[in-house]
Amino acid sequence: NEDDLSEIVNYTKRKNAEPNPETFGIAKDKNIIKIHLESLQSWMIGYEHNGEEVTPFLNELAKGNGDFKYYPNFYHQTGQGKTADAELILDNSIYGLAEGSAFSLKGDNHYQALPSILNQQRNYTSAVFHGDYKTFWNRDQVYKRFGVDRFYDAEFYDMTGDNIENLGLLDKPFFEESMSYLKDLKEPYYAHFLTLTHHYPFSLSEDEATIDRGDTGDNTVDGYIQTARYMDEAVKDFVSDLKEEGMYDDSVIVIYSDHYGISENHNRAMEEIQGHEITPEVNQDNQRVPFYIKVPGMDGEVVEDVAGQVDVMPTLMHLQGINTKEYIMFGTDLFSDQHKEMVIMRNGEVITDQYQIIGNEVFDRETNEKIEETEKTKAIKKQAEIELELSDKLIYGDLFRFYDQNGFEKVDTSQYMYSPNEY
Ligand code: GP9
Ligand code: MN
Repeated sequence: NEDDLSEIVNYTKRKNAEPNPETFGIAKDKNIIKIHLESLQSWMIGYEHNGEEVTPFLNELAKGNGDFKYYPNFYHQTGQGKTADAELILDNSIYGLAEGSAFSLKGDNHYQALPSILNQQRNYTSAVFHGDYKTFWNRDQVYKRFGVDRFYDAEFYDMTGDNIENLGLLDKPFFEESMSYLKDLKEPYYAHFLTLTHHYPFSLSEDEATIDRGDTGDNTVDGYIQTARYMDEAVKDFVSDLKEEGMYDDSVIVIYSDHYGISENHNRAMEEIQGHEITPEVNQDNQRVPFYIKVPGMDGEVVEDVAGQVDVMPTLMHLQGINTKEYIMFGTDLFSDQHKEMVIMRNGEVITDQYQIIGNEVFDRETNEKIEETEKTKAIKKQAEIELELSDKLIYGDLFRFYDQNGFEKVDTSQYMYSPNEY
């Protein structure tokens, strides 16, 4: 087991990307606001339904001419743990499990997660906001392991009457009610907002809908249009509230989505909507999810680099001026010259700037043309297998337990209490 740990540390050290001196530490001690867009796939950005943009706010941000950088070739890397996998990956830069969710199965593990690192290194307060009950995905247990100081779950919100849709609180009242809690947090803070309305089966009442449903006849795909619009409006309102409250300009703001919302079971309707056949390589393209980041002092732009969810944590750490070499992370800083344009999906598929690797087949990423496997593509596939295996060993062996070369202090879970009487 200790051998496994040194193998993992050697691997992640070798992969680590040196910080870019121009961005290293540029956002030290700035508030970080992270917005989780439930189930939004990148093909929706710019998509029009009956000549109308579905997500006009997110489309505008994606142009790169404002404050946000937008990554059109950013992929989710989640597996069966869905939302929980996305949370795990973004805050730990490790992979979820091949089967089941690490949140549910490995909630007792030790982690070296971003909330605790920011607290130890920079004295941040961390908080998660979500309009569902705290036991969902075992969050109340795992967040303690991550060092999340405050968890504003459904108990903190008005969960009555028209406020509820599908799994929980509608996104608009969710963001509105969250604002007073956010203002309460000690600065600098790392605040994470998880939306919920744009979630399978994508139901929405007539009163809340501001665009027509799709007309493919597939309930999931048709509803997806309406709930995506609703979420877009909710995020737009929240961002303007942040501006009004003076909480926007000086904050790092990350907006990302967790995973696909429309599975391969809906390929017929997807073919109708996208106007082409959903082959495996097109399906892989559809695993792109929106990723945006605004950093005070950095300009907006559209960044075409291939990137994935594991890359977010090292990026945020380097923005803080925290060296990452001694941390076990599988991703690389998006702003580093050494950022690795290689995304490993949980099912072993790989995307690089040049290739899409699916099983033993290789495709050109830009054209989706099938190309020959080469020694190079075989080596990429092999590296992906090794990386997933190392991440699995790390989680199954609970190996963070033994790792303190970076000075990380073990999280004392007894310090964290998630209930409205606590704060
Ligand atoms: C539930 C929400 C949905 O709290 O986060 O999770 P998902 O079903 O997408 O994993
Ligand atoms: Mn989700």
